[in-house]
Amino acid sequence: IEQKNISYHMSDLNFYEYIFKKIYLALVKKQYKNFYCGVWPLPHALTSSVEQYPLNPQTFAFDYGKHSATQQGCSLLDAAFRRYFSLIFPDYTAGRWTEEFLKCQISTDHNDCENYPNDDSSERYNLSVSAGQASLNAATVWGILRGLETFSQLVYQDDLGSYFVNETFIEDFPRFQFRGVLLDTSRHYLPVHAILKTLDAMSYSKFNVFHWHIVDDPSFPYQSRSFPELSKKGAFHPATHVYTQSDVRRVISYARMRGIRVLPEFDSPGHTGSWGKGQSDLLTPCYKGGAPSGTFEVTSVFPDSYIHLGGDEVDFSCWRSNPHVRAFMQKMGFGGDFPKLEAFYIENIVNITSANNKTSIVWQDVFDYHERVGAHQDFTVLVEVWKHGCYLCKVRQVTKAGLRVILASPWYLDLPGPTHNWARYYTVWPLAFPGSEKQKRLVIGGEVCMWGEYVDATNLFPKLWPRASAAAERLWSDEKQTSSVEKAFPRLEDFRCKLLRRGIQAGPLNVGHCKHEYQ
Ligand code: CP6
Repeated sequence: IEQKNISYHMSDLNFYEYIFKKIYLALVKKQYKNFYCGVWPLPHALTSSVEQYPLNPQTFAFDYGKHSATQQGCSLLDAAFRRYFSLIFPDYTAGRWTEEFLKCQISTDHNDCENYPNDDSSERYNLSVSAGQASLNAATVWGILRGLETFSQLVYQDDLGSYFVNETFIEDFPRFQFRGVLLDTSRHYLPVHAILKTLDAMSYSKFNVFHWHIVDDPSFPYQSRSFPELSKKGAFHPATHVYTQSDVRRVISYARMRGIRVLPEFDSPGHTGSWGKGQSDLLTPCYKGGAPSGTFEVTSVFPDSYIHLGGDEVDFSCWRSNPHVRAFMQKMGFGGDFPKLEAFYIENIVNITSANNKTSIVWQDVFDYHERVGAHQDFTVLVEVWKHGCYLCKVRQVTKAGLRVILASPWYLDLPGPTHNWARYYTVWPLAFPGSEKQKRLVIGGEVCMWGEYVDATNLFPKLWPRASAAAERLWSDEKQTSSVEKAFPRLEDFRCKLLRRGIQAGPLNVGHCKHEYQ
């Protein structure tokens, strides 16, 4: 009472009521075996008490605060309220409802309802749940989306099916700005609904970038407006195994509604096998190799300010075998130095990308051969570190050169291994390299990769979840508070059950059961 700065007169009946309620709740708490306020990923500051508030689905509502910059009619939030209502109350019919009820009032500083999330979007939010009222405040709608997810995870049901939420105060924000999931839709085609479901699951773990490795050697499922032949000849099937312009728009819009950016990757000059089928003279005969142009269309179809240009695993033997390529190299003064030729190619497509006001991301190979060539001085790209071995050595090296880094090496979830290896993805320390504060700030985040050689819609979900969630907590939460695998385990188990309840086929972590098994 002192802490809460409430003064009562001894004669005041309310005082006794208040004390009795406190004692009662303290005693009753022990009987609630289901009581659990686990949130995944862990918020930066969370305090909660044993005080429980019942929630009544018949009266529960989200509404906009009087001073909120966004108001009713913000379709992004109105849709989020509908989604989260169903997530919070999965079985509307069960339980007995009390007369007491709680509402959730949200408020934003900006009206950014129509925007796309981007690299400087704030995802910070404050959430307080106290008597009669929950309040969720954020600068942006993106913060509100993260806060709604947290709020939905705070609500639990007792054995009779009634809903409760405990008194809770949360201040939360992401540790890293870039938290991605890569899906590869070239090795196997993934139906649009599998992509959308992945976006749902991503929002449950607060991921904010969908890296769409949309084309590669085996197939070219992207149906291009400018070059329709590419998918007509290059997709596994020209009608059923393609992403039409409307599919792409749907994915981008679905992602936006969940605060997720769509980062397209058109990987070249390696990994372009499928490009040659629909576009003659694009790939050099093998001799073989590549000399394509930047595809301008991509910048208008995908609104994100980043484009992934690939640049990995280029096999020089084809270029070496081709007399025209060698003649070109002589003319350019490259001699027999193939990294110079590749650096030249990448610089060209990076220049085309920046002329379209977009930022290029490349795989670390590009940094490596640029460094060898000594051409990285005024080269502004983001570097994605993916190779195994001492990846933090590479992070150190790239940040030393003043370039921003996305870390993928420790999070290759497609590689075979036992499903309970989530701890391997959890115990990753992205900033544990010797370097300046400035270097550390250049590490903008990380990404889990689900390469598609052995993955399609049949095994995607149990392979991704909840193992990707382990990486998600590493990228969102404070490292000191989340360094223990033992402490994280029961919370991740609980979160995995929440994923099952929400229809995501998340794989089991170990022996055990969920109250609601996958239907
Ligand atoms: N496809 C593309 C791949 C890989 C890369 N690029 C890859 C390489 C090695 C492993 C996993 C994936 N399948 N286009 C490398 C970035 Cl172990």
